[in-house]
Amino acid sequence: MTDRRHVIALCGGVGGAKLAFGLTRILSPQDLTIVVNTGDDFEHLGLSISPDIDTVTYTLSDLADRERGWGRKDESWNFMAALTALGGEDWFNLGDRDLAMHVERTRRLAAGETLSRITADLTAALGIGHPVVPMSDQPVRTVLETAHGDLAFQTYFVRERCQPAVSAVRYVGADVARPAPIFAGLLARKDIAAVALCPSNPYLSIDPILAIPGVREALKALAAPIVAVSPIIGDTALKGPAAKLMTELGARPGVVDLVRHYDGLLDGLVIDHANAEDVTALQALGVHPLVTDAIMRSDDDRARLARETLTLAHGLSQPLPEYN
Ligand code: FO1
Repeated sequence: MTDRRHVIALCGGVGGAKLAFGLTRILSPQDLTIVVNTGDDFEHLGLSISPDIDTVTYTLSDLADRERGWGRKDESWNFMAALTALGGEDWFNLGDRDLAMHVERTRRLAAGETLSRITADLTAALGIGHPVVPMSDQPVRTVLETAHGDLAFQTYFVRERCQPAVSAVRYVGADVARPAPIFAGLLARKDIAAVALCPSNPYLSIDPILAIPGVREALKALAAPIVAVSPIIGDTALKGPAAKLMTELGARPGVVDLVRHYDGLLDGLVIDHANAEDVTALQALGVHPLVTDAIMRSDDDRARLARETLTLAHGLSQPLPEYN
């Protein structure tokens, strides 16, 4: 039998990056690939900005601002202050150090390099050993249909502070996008031990990845368990609009409708003690729950939750790579 070793983590920004960090603490770079949502990417002030890739990059390199969740620690904001003084477009905050990332990515994309190549080099430059892979090298842009019209993701998220009610979410470009080469290679491998959906927003972080043609089917065909860590604690999201979006899109905020949303994709779900009463309902939906403290306050919590996620997967398929 093939030795199943490799774990694929599908990841969005802040919450997802924390679990990705935990996974890097317990799995070697050979045994883990982190595939990151690029539906949040946009072009702003002439720069190509990939917020989720950068959040994962800064989190894994311990450069992230832990309070904000996004951007770099020890940041300064001279560029933004100067931009504001000029009457420039200043609703999206780019720190002075963070700016280097966007300038370098923009230069290399304009020179014809792929986002995969650039991400591999920039993460390596910051000392990250684990592969961080964009979901696709083709542009996919999340668009929210709202009472105020269609809003590009960052306009909705940052400028409008997620206030407009959302009636639908679209992933523009997904229909003609392909999984990035390393991601496509993983989907064809025989040694995938588990797929982990990090605690990221289902509509805004995980669905854009699943919207790439063939990805969902290929994940299901891997014969590896697909386990998610719930971004919903009780009936609220720790951060971001996941619970609000569930309500607006006709679901009941909580872990049961989270599983229903994924529509047969999940084999296991890590949930918080606050959702313990939903265990039976989850089992009835064919999903194996693991109840734990699903809030990551410290690095130890991140590693513990990563270990528990793999333990859940372990019970659903064997063997997994060794982890400590
Ligand atoms: N989020 C905000 O709420 N306000 C900002 O001004 C902001 C700037 C920003 C700059 C670079 C970056 O990588 C992320 C940034 N974010 C900001 C976070 C980003 O909008 C979200 O974290 C994600 O796109 C959702 O996962």
